[in-house]
Amino acid sequence: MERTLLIVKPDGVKRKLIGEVIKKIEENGFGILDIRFIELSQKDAEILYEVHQGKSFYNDLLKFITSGPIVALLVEREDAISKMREVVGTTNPAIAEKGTIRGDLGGNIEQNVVHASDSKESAAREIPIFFSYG
Ligand code: FUP
Repeated sequence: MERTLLIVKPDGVKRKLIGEVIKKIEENGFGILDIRFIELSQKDAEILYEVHQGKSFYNDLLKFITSGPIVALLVEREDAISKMREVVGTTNPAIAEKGTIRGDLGGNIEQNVVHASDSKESAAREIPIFFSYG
């Protein structure tokens, strides 16, 4: 079994999509190991989006992810990281496939409902921001 991190971002929480997101991940065979409803600090937001430092959208991204409460979920499944990326859909909801979280729940390229770790390395950096498992 592999673990990954899924976040319902501030837009998803404001739009009351927490339940819809959890339904989709449960339907896709993920087990929920832990869940937290929190506001991300500036420092933790910088760790989460480390790879985007210096990009044109970086400052807006930090402002957005710290703009309100988020829900972080630690989940597990076979091939959890790649499978979760499929369930989430491509970054821009306007072109995300039907049936995916972003394709079905909408939003825009910045406010796209969820974040999911995109690799083993990302999961290893991102999970400890929210959960301490040895
Ligand atoms: P994803 O892994 O699908 O969330 O997408 P990326 O890692 O490419 O981007 C991370 C976040 O940066 C996206 F969720 C939204 C934001 N972003 C923008 O705001 N503008 C862009 O052009 C690309 C990404």
